[in-house]
This record gives sequence, C-alpha cells and structure tokens, in this order.
Amino acid sequence: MKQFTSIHDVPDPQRLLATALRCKQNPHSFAQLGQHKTLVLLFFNPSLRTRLSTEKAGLNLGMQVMTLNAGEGWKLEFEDEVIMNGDKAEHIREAAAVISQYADVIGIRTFPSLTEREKDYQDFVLNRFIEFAAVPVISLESAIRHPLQSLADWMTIEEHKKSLRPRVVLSWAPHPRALPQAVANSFVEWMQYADVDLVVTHPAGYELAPAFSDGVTVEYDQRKAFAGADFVYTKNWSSYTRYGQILHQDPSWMITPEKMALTNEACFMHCLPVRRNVVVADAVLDSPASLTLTQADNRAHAAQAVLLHLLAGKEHQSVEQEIHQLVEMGTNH
Ligand code: AN0
Ligand code: CP
Repeated sequence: MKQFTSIHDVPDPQRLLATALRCKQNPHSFAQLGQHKTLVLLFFNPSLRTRLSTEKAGLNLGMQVMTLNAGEGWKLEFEDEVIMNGDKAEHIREAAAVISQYADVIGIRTFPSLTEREKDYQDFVLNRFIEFAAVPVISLESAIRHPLQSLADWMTIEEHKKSLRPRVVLSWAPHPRALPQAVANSFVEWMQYADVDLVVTHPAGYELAPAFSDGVTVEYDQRKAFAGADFVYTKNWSSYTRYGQILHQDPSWMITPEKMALTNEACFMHCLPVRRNVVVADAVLDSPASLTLTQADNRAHAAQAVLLHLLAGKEHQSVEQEIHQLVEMGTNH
C-alpha cells in the first residue's frame, strides 16, 4: 500500500480488516517495525480520537510520533502562481517538501470549506499535499472521506454481527452546525466491500454525492428504514445539493429508544463526537446497545493496521509475509 486516502488505495480490503482485528488481539506485534521511523501528524482541524489513536498506533509499532496543529502555524497557500502578499506565509510546495524530510509517513486532517463544492470534492488540500510530499500520506479525515473511521466501523460491525449478512442503516440526524459529508461518504464506500445490506435514510435534500450514493438504497422514511435493522449508524451531514447548508434541524430525526425498538435489537453506532439529546437520546447512547466506545477503541487498531501495511511496503517483502502469517495462520508474534 502506497498511501491511505480511501478504500481505493487498499489492494486487499479484507486483508486490511483481518490485520486490524489481529492488531487488536496483539497490539505489540511488530513493536520493532517502526523503529527509527517518524510519523508526523498534521491537524488543520481539531481532533480527539484521530489524533490520539493514530499516535498510539505509531507508538505501538515503535515509531517516533510528532504532531503539529497545522491550523496554528503559518497559514499555507495551496494555489499556484499567486502573489503571496496576503495572510498566507508559506506555500504548500515548500511546506510539504520540508515536512517530508522529517517524516517517513505523514498523516493529514483537513475539513472541507463547505462553500466550494467542486474544490472540496477534488479533495484539493489533501491532493495538493500529496503532490508535493515525498513520503506516504494517510488521510486523517479529508474534505470528503474519513477512511480510518470507516475501517474501525467495519471492524466493529464484524465483531458484533449476529447474522452472516446484517442489515446496516446509516441514518442522518440533526445537528446545530454544518458538518462535512466525509464520515457518511466513507461509510457508504466501505460498506460496499462488507457483507451487509446497506440502507441510507435522510430527509429530502440530504442526498449524498452521486459518486458515493449511486446504487445505494435510500429510504426517506426513517421508521421504515429502521425496521429489522441490526446496526443503526448515525451521523449528521450538511446538504450536498445545496452545498454545505443546514436545510433544517428536524428534531424528529433524533435517535430515540422508541425508534431503536423498531429494529432487530440493533446496535447503535456513531463515530463521535456526538451531541447528546440532539443527535441521539441519552437512553440510547448510554444503553448496552451502544458501540460508540468500541468504535473509538478500534480506531487505534485500524490505524496500526494501516501503518503496518504502509511500512511493510515493497521493500519489506519479509514483513508482508509476516503480516500474512499473522493474519492467515493466527501466529502471535
Ligand atoms: C466532524 C465531522 O462531522 O466530520 C468530525 C467527525 C469525525 N464532526 C464534528 O466536527 C462535530
Ligand atoms: N471520530 C473522529 O474522527 O473523532 P475526532 O474528530 O475526535 O478525531
């Protein structure tokens, strides 16, 4: 694996999932693999889970980890042929090249503008960074995807499914702020590779981008969607069609015990952070059906699996073989 920005970068998603599940069983496998390797994490936006879980993943592999709140540093210019006499002190060309000299792997978190749809959906910031970086890049959530979250979510579903092909419902829920579509986009994208029946439910106007939603079942009646669900994955996102807007905050879309009662005793999932009693009622979030803390735990194992496959790379065929053994034959190193 050369980079990790979406499931399309993953040569064998099932194998990555298996590695992540094995990392959970033994987080200290390959504790030497990252020795003398440096992981630099850049956050243009706040984070609790992604920051700490990815740092932990790197440390478990013996890496040195450095994290920069990039939003607090020099303001970066991403456009070419600009006369830089405004508030941007440094160009991405220099910044990405310099950071690459200090890093063996770079992680980047960046949110969308939610105003410039075309640019956001080109994943402009992430791709400009990759263009000028000399080392592999991991997305720590980009403008349009959150692949580390999706891998952790897939692990969580695998661990808790009660049937071979569970019904998974992705439900929109209200939120007072305009949020990215990234988590929902990525979840839908990854669930195509999982053995699940996926249904997306949201009010009219919250349709996801066609690149993500084409071929995906949409049920506009949330209650109908919940019938027989084994997993209810909840997330707010702002409108794609009326880009970045909050069309309404209909409180009747909040996840309540009464709605969960329509399901097949479904597990509740959310990537966190979550607004209590806006997105989901306390009684659901605090119930044994809630897997939110397991999802957060799995973030570290997912990140460790991604780092393992990136570090193994082409020049480390022997490590690839060891991962293969670890996963396929259940060897504990
Ligand atoms: C962010 C989002 O919706 O993308 C991060 C979630 C992982 N959520 C908030 O900013 C609340
Ligand atoms: N789920 C998630 O990515 O959380 P953070 O925004 O805290 O990293």
